[in-house]
Amino acid sequence: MTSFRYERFASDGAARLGRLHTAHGAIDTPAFMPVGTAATVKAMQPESVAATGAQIVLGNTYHLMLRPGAERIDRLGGLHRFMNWSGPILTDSGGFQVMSLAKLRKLDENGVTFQSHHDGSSHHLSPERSMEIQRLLGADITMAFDECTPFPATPAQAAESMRLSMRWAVRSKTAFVERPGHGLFGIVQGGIYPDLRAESAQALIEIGFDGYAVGGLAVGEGQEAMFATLDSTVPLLPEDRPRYLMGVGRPSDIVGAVLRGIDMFDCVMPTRSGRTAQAFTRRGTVNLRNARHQDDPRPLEEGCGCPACRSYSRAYLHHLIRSEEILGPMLLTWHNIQAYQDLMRDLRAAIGEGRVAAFAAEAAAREALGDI
Ligand code: PRF
Ligand code: ZN
Repeated sequence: MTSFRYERFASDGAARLGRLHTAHGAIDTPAFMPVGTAATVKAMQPESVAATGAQIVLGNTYHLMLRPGAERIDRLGGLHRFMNWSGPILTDSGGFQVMSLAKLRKLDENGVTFQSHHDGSSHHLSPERSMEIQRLLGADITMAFDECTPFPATPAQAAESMRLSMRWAVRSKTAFVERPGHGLFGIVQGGIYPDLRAESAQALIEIGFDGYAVGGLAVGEGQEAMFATLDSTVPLLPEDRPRYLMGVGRPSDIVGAVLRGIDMFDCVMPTRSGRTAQAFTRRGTVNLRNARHQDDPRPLEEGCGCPACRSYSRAYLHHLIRSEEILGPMLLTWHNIQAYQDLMRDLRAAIGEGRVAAFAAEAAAREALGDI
């Protein structure tokens, strides 16, 4: 049986090259995890997700508990079998999605009561129930149940919210059932306040987790404040455990966070943008709906190995989007996931060769040039 462990091969400044071993295989880090909220990476078959180089996907407690239900997925053999993804799966714990999606939310010490955004039915999540659902799903990486502190928050509000998350972190750890190859991550909160982030990191380290996530960022504070928070927080986290920045981000956010010692990321950006005609290239974002592409025979991105770029022109992709053909979002999602995985591969190579700062500078300069 594989034990859950993180290996570090190299460091370049604060950036780290490593590998995380789980029950369903290894993840080379820094890693980007495509979001598979409802047991699917939208518009992609799992084989295609794997073909981009992605080694782990993310699932959501909130969505799956409501539909089709965690007990049902368990009876059907777990989430890996249900969605035909044989690699590692990380599941988010639900609180963040409740606060952004559910109706009539009521939060207290025990947890959160809410109404489904589908049919208004009433549900409850607590640290204990979240751990149970993530176990029923079969998550390789389980996230502690937390509250993502809204932005902006006063120091008093951020402190109260963070301390609730720390009490929930204790309960998450107690309720988590240890199994070989399965890990539990704590989530640092504390808003943009360095002293609260330090208190939170210390509390989580005392509880002891298999990995440490930084939550409560990318909620409107801006890149500069996010990087400043990482500058003060990441050095406080144990060097021998993986670090995960939740819900981030654009390519430049990811590069900046890798330079600051983050190992794992997830974001709906590549999949959601793909469905709204926005493509990520090394020259920045491109909107394929724009009429400037209608006669353009060139690929979306020269040198990209994805099917959208290997087999089709910008003119054809533009036509699919304008015609609202399903193949349009499918091809652009594939390209975007490919672009993110290629970025992570290039970052890992640069860290291994001790040139990640130069790589980051080149990537920023290339992106600043813009498309064409
Ligand atoms: N907590 C959890 N999930 C999250 C976040 C968080 O703070 C964020 C913050 N950007 C995204 N997803 N549990
Ligand atoms: Zn491509």
